[in-house]
Amino acid sequence: MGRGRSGRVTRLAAGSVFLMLTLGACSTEDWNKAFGFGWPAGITEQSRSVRELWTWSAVAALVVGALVWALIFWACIVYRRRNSELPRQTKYNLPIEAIYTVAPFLIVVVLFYYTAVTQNIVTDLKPPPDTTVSVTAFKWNWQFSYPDRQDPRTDEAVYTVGSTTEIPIVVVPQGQNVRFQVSSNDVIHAFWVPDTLFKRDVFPAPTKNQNNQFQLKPEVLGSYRGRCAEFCGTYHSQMNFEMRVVSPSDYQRYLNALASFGNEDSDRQAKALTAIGQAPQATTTHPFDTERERRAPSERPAEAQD
Ligand SMILES: [Cu+2]
Repeated sequence: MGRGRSGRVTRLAAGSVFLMLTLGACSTEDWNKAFGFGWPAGITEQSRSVRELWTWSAVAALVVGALVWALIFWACIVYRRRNSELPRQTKYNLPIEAIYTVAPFLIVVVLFYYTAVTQNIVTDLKPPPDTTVSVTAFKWNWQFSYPDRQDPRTDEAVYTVGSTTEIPIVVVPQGQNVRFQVSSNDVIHAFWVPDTLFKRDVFPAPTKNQNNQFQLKPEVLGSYRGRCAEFCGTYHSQMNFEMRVVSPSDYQRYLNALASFGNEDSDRQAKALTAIGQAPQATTTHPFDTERERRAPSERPAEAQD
């Protein structure tokens, strides 16, 4: 009996060492992924708070999980069946019942508190914006207008808008507070760049809606796919756009280029992007090919043709 137990302990120890060695072989990237617990790395200052909330929530869940596993294994081992005698039956243990009622409540309170704190950080409008972008959503397209710069011909703000063959691209400066003002011309849409870990519904009549503004501080240069995240009709799935994070000086050059080409120039988005050394067309998404002119396949089975 004693020898059998020590054999089990030896096997358990050998297994643990094997696990430690295999897990220890993970690269730094794997460790970062493990610490993020599957959460994608965001590209804005605000997204870091969301990631931290997720990481600590996962840590809390793991602590609770470890406690539950330990209790399960403890009960299995200590109270395993030794003979046919029925063990002592206990019920109505008040202290334990009080603990497992109060403890989950406290966990919910703490999670709620940190969720509210994180939400306040993400939706904070207090830092003065360095620039503003006006986003207008409509079926099924986006218009990005930059009130900081006027088209000298018309004195209206420079803007770009997508077309059937061109994805609309919103250009924002890295490391600056960008204030977004969103509004819709028809139904409810939603502005969503997944890499910012942020999504905001876009309503018609934004003056009645206090939440039509938010701020993002992009930190990582690059191109990021944007989507409409509120089902808005037939071509909702094609209502993509792209966000380009460029240096602050390139951002100013982009606005200057837009102003020099003017809002009447239908190629201004591609030409202004080329002027600052950026790819003229979207690189993360493309206009959806509906292939509606294509004929129905003739090789379909006979019964399906009726
Ligand atoms: Cu939409």
